Amino acid sequence: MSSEPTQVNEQTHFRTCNLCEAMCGIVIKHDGEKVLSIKGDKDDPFSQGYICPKATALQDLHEDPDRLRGPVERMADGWKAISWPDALDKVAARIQSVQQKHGKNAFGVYLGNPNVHNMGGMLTIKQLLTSLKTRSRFSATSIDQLPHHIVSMHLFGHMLRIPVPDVNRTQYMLIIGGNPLASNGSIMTAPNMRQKLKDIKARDGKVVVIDPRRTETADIASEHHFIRPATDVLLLLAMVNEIYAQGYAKVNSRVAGLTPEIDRIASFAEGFTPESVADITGITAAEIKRIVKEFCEAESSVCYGRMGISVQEFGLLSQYLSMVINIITGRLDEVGGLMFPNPAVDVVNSSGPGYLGKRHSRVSNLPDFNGEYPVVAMADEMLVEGEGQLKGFMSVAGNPVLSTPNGEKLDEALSGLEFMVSLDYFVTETSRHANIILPPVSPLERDHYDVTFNGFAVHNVAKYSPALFSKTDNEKHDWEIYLELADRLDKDAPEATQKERAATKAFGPKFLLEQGLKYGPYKDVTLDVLIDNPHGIDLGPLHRMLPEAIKHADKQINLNVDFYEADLARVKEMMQQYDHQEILLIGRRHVRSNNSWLHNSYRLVKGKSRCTLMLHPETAAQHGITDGQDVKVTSRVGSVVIAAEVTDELMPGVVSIPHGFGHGRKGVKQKIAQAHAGVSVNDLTDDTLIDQLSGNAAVNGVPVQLEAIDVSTEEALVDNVMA
Ligand SMILES: Nc1nc2c(c(=O)[nH]1)N[C@H]1C(S)=C(S)[C@@H](COP(=O)(O)OP(=O)(O)OC[C@H]3O[C@@H](n4cnc5c(=O)[nH]c(N)nc54)[C@H](O)[C@@H]3O)O[C@H]1N2
Ligand SMILES: Nc1nc2c(c(=O)[nH]1)N[C@H]1C(S)=C(S)[C@@H](COP(=O)(O)OP(=O)(O)OC[C@H]3O[C@@H](n4cnc5c(=O)[nH]c(N)nc54)[C@H](O)[C@@H]3O)O[C@H]1N2
Ligand code: SF4
Ligand SMILES: [Mo]
Repeated sequence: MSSEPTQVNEQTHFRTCNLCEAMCGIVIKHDGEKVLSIKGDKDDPFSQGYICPKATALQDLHEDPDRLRGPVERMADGWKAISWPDALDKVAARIQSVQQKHGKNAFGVYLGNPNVHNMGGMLTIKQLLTSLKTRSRFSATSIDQLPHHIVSMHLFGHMLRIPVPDVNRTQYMLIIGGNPLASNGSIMTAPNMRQKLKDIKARDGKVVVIDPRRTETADIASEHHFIRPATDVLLLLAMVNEIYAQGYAKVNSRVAGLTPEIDRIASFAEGFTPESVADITGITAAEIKRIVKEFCEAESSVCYGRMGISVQEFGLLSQYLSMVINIITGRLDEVGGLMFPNPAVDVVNSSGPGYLGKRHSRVSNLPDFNGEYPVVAMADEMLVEGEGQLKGFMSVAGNPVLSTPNGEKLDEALSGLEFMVSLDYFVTETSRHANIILPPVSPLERDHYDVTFNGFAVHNVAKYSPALFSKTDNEKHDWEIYLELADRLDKDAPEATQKERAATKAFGPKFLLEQGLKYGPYKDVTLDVLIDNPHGIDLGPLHRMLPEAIKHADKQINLNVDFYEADLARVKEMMQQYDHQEILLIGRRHVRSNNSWLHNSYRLVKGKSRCTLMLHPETAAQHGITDGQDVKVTSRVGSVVIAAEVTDELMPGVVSIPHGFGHGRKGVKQKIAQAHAGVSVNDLTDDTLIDQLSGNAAVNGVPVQLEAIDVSTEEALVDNVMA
């Protein structure tokens, strides 16, 4: 039987990929509701055609048969579809019932990372949070960028006033614990970092990477130095010490006048000489001195630290010192240094400055930040009985069973709750514990403007993307779910709140975006202008922003020296007790991963397994481990069995496992991810190992033991099972 060739009616849509922080422009060719291709948009002034392999996952996610298209309820015999009105009524009633029985704070909420990449979500989440009336709030922030927020709150008066490296113009970039070639950059929105770093070298500049692993970024850098995990604080202190010792300290005159405590920094790192830290860090005194000299003598330079220095035992002090180094070498607010973005929608003006330690978590007594307790406190709050124990829980765009330390413990804690609801696309390791899952629309069905990441962009731009596909009647946006729950939970809200909710519902979050643009710094950037410029508009390179950028009333940079100096006692204690023999576990990202949630895209997981234990040949030999062999890795909290990948990419004494795997848990419904299950590194990371100053989790530098699994034992085990 012959059939007529079907006519393809190709249409073109431009948008911003919202999967990571890089904000790449993409061109989507489609025929009606069918995606034909996703490519980089050469006319996007910011990304100029660059994309990474994940962009195509937007199609996979949209078409994924495992993605929930409507609410589901967990019954004795499995998940059953339920209508939106029934689901929302039930969720609201069950939340209220938990709160009536056990108190408002007995219901907890966790916000995951994708919420920040979602325009409607970002602009309306406060409505949901207010209506929940609970102080038991948590988010992925405390296993991520929390130190950045605290440093910016202290110094510049607002948690979101975070300066970023001026990568496009710097002559020397020191990258400590960041791997932008895999992550595509973080707290530094900068598409195509490979090109940007190559450009630095091409203009006779230098890129220096400090990392326990010779990463993809280290591979293209001018030089790379291994460092023992979680000892960066010593390197940074020695750098501060050396900057003064070599007479390089020169705060630029504009900034000097704004920093009353600057003179105290001269003695901050007293005693932390390069010689005194060389042994523990693994970087020689001569190398530290040379790095300082070259950093200070470069025409411009910037010190940038990311996950590797944030999510470890000295996260906050390390980020502080990184900032201090930029200040005392005159690199803050200067071209090629650390500069403040000037986004068209400036969330700094519409949100509170943040606060640390107003309250403390009930069980572990850890400080809250901006109304959120650290994620490491979450499981205990559910498991430990007493007044205020969590009995109900909402997870919004998060998968904390795989993404937070001691995931097994949280897994168990979630299974004991009276009621749980998840807002998620999938039945995941976390949402499988929910009684009801409320799934939002796919990214291609929503408008997008990067409310968050324009604030961290290395060049000022603005771009609005309308939805490509319209949602079906049985789908809801995240913001619609938030508002409809808020309506049900908080019927007596003040009139102003009710009005804002009604207006947002009537006009969509686009209306809030329009307001944000109106009060932003560019009077001629309106929503209409953005609609007329589908590739985005260029608002120019970063420019000097001090003193206007400072949000403290006195317009001064508050170095808060006493607060940070007090943490040096902990550093000295670490030095005294340092165990050089300990095997330390660190994390790893791959360009085709996205935390725990893109493993259901076949294009992204195919090929060799990426969930391996990387370790150096010497470390492998010491433990009798050969390449490919299964290894039992054990920490204080648990153990996993994982195949070894022996490579000299890792520093001896350090092992690395990527996070986001562990899809083998019973009840997960993501077929491709399950077939590439891997193990969860967060079954090893420890909820008691934290940065005590900030409450941030410490997933880098976790002590572990290694045990090669004897092939014959393994075969015997298999034989036993088969028999
Ligand atoms: N050991 C270790 N652990 C880590 C890290 C590490 O480096 N090492 N990194 C940490 C970091 S930086 C982060 S940010 C966290 C991430 O931690 P989480 O945010 O808890 O986890 P994700 O894996 O991002 O899971 C996001 C979930 O949201 C769903 N989702 C995606 N988009 C949307 C949406 O638009 N709406 C809704 N409602 N749901 C959506 C996905 O299906 C997925 O289940 O992990 C942290 N955990
Ligand atoms: N492809 C991909 N991209 C992503 C994500 C993803 O999962 N996959 N996640 C996104 C998210 S949520 C975030 S927050 C960003 C994170 O962005 P990055 O911080 O750039 O990402 P990582 O790859 O975690 O880089 C951390 C680096 O620190 C090193 N490291 C570990 N411990 C230490 C230490 O003690 N000292 C030093 N100096 N280095 C150390 C690790 O080896 C690693 O190279 O990436 C985002 N982009
Ligand atoms: S780098 Fe990030 S924003 Fe760019 S295409 Fe990849 S996932 Fe999307
Ligand atoms: Mo993150």
